[in-house]
Amino acid sequence: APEAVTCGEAMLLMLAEPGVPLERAVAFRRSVAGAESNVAAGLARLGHHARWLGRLGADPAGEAVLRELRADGVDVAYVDRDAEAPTGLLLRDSHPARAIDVQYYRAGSAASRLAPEHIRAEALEGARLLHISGITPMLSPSAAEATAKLIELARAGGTTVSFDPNVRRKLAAPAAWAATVGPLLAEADLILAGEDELELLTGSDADEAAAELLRGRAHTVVLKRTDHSATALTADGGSYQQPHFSVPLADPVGAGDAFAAGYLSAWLRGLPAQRALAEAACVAALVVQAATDTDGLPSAAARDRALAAFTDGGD
Ligand code: KDG
Repeated sequence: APEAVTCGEAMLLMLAEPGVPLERAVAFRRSVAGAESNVAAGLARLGHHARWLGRLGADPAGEAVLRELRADGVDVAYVDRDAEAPTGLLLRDSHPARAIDVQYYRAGSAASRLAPEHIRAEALEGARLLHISGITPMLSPSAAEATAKLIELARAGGTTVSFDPNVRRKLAAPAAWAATVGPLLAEADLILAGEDELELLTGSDADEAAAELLRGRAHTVVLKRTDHSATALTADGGSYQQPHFSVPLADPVGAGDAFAAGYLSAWLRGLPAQRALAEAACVAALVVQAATDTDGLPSAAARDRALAAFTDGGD
């Protein structure tokens, strides 16, 4: 059985040559984008059995996405193919010092047609962790129903639910995010969220929102601060801080997914929150030094070496 299951939209990524604005870029590198498949790839590279669920078109782009996820060691046994709708596409550029231009071609994609009937109970059987994000319920009403079904199945199977809101303003206006994704916070056991995201979704100060969630179902809320440090707050009153490791930035996209994979790997291994935060920051620092969402994802050995170097050598 998989240790962790994620579900969401994976897209073919066409990444412009480093530093060149999207409108001027001529050479593009093909890779895979998708917050939840990125987390699955991160966990798989760290040595975990990670399964990604989702729908791809029955097209060459879908084939390319599958090949890449497989190459990363992601379990794609339950991926669904849609013969009538295409795999989503994401065009973007990357630059360490200015905003990244992103263009989505995902309206009407195979993933947006995800529905509860595509979620099979056996895909979650035996999993310790279900990781979901706010992007999936924002794709369509049927994808939101599929997300609700996943949460129900996780509950029934005793699977911990981790949740990253992943607010993407290109997908919908803030009010729509608050209405659709806000209520999901209360369904999660472990939340990894930007403080700005938590504020947008709840309308309260992030620390207050976290305290409220910890009075409910959540046992841990990890707040990613706007200064790139992180705080883990736990239901037993714990509060742990982690600064970010400063590294030369190549492509910041994927940092949040890498952080989640790093944190969740430590959680799966039974490590305490302070150590999980350090591993999360370390995996994120490795990913932002390389192109694409996933190139910099480390093996467990590479993470341990990097973490030792970050903590011995000072920051
Ligand atoms: O987390 C990185 C993602 O933003 C990227 O891979 C694409 O999933 C994606 C999205 O919806 O923006």
